[in-house]
Amino acid sequence: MSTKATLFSGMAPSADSLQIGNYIGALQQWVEMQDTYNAIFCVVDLHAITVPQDPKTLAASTRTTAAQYIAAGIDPEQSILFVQSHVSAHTELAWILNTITGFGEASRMTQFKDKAAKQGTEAASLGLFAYPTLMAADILLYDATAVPVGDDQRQHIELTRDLGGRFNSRFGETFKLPEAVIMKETARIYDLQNPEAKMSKTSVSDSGVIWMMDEPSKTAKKIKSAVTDDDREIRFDRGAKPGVSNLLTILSAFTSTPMPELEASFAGRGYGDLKSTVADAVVATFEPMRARALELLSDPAELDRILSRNAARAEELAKPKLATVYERVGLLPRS
Ligand code: ATP
Ligand code: LTN
Repeated sequence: MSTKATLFSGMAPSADSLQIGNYIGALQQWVEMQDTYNAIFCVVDLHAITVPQDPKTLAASTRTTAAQYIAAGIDPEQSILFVQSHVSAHTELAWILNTITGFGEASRMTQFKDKAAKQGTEAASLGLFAYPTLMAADILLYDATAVPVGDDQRQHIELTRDLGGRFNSRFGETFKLPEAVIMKETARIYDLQNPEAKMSKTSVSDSGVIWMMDEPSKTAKKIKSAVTDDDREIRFDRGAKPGVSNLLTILSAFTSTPMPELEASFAGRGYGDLKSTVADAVVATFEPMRARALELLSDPAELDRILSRNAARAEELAKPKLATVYERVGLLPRS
């Protein structure tokens, strides 16, 4: 048995590509952490359908997301990389967790409130309401203690700890409690056209989103058209200069350069210069990843075999844990 701690994380295949915020906020850390942990990376397709999905594109988005994990450097032989709906223990544990989750505490989840408000609260589904208990099941099933996510997910990890602790005290010690591994607030990426709003896969405007699967020329063009401001100084100040600060954050993440050093190197230079430097850095990283993802997608049967093998590896870990949970809860074993 390896003595490494377990890491679990995932992203929803809610679009036909990941965007740069997913990379900086999550994927980049995953790749760095996969050697230190027993790492499990999931494409959370059941989370994707908590808002209305297009059945014609979901399977393709699921494959593309998995291909992008691999293209960014996740090794599916070393780490476990699988699709959530392939391992039924996730929804089975989520149901058990639903039964110990308060209506009130679920109602306080800010992601639910935001996503429900987007579609009109009356139209929000029970699935969207239960999103956090499915996420808790993802993590608790594997006794994952490290969960690298962007800071918008902090509240869900707290809930996961509460539910794991509650289950342990009611039914006996069963789950390890996870910690969020969160990048600094400065690592949050904003929409290029509206730098007050978080960039996301389901953003309304395409021109404000840098997709990892965009053609390099398109990426460069979007960065060069990013909204900045009227003065000319290049410094990090989210309040006064959200557009410039966003570009600096991206550059800092792609070149591993601390912010003060970046600011100093841009003293006396113009916004055009900053934008070209950012565009070059992003394209240099994303172009080979895009090529690798396209190559993987050109052989979907092989990609599906990788995902199937990895689902079996995940299931082997998840099944005994679910059996313990069923027994502790008092369900009659099937003989
Ligand atoms: P959706 O629009 O479907 O909610 P999203 O692009 O906002 O998608 P998620 O799938 O919710 O992203 O998140 C996947 C991971 O990427 C999470 O760890 C999240 O914190 C991180 N993330 C998403 N957007 C950003 C962003 N703009 N900046 C930093 N991290 C981000
Ligand atoms: N809600 C997460 C995606 C997610 C996840 C998880 C992340 C689903 N299950 C388990 C970490 C661990 C998000 O990033 N939006």
